[in-house]
Amino acid sequence: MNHSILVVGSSGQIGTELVEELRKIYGNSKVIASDISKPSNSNLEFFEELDILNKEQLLNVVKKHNVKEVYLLAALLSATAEKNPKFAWELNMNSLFNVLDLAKDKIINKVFWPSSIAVFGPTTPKIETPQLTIMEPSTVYGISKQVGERWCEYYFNKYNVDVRSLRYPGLIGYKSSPGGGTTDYAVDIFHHAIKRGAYECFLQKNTALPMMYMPDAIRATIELMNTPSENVKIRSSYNLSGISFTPEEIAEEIKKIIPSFSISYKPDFRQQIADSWPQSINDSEANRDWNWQAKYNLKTMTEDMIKNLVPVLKQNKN
Ligand code: NAD
Ligand code: AKB
Repeated sequence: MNHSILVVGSSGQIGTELVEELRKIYGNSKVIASDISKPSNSNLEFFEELDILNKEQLLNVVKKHNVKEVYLLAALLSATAEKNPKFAWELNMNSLFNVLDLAKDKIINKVFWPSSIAVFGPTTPKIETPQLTIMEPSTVYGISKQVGERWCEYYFNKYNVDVRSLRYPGLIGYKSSPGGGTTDYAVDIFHHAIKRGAYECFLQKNTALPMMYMPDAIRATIELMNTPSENVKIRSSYNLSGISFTPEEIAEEIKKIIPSFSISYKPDFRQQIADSWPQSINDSEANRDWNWQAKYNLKTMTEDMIKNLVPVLKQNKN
């Protein structure tokens, strides 16, 4: 490969794991990590400090490394965005325009941009939510993702920009921490179960949400990006489904491994966001177009999370 790949927002929950996986495939020097601030403890080789809102900085990094593919991960997530709606709008939208415009001008030739289940709203059918359905998101984050999807499709249709996107569900992994979403409880619960044996959940016990284990999400991202362009029929964003569960159900699964674990519930403002989202997703278009299939279920994810998180937390303590 002569060119390189740029990951924007590489220090975040997804970026940390995506960079690692892309580097296994393409080599360290071909995958440039970038974030608004330097990561504290990781390797600074092939890292660029970059504010995605600064077009000039972005262009310099792209030229310097002969970047042809960009994975744009910088954003404010649902809970953080509600606290600063105007800034969330600015970051989530302008970052997308800055990257799409590079592709429109043929400086780069491929873009990955993540959407979310947050594009759906209270009027969307909640069970097995289809690809095409009512979308009236009630959060600023959801509105930014829905509009972002429209712009992706527009740039594809008007300017032939090869942009690809997934509507990620809530993501769960042990290698990185989540950055301010409503589904973050499903990561926090593991940390608290292992460290303290107890967790106070900010959602009610029966709140079912679509979730996915990070290895499945990373695989889906790379599989979609490697699919021949003519097979990528959806240029807004693909529904993507992994596992659906409630806080009570995941707590029960954790108890099978840590029997003394206990959970209590103290819903906060994130409950209203969760209540506006689907409970499960139908992703048959992703299966049809690029053979997508998730591998992990609640049991296998919980076992793998605990097996891998225990040594990580032990190491962080020392
Ligand atoms: P995150 O908050 O963990 O990471 C985002 C990263 O972007 C952070 O490291 C942050 O420092 C960086 N960033 C913020 N402003 C920046 C700027 N101006 N310039 C450069 N970098 C900047 O988020 P994540 O969970 O890794 O999510 C990545 C993307 O995936 C987002 O678009 C998010 O909406 C989407 N998504 C995530 C989930 C999930 O569960 N994690 C689910 C659905 C969609
Ligand atoms: C959030 O909760 O904001 C994210 C998402 C589902 O987009 N995890």
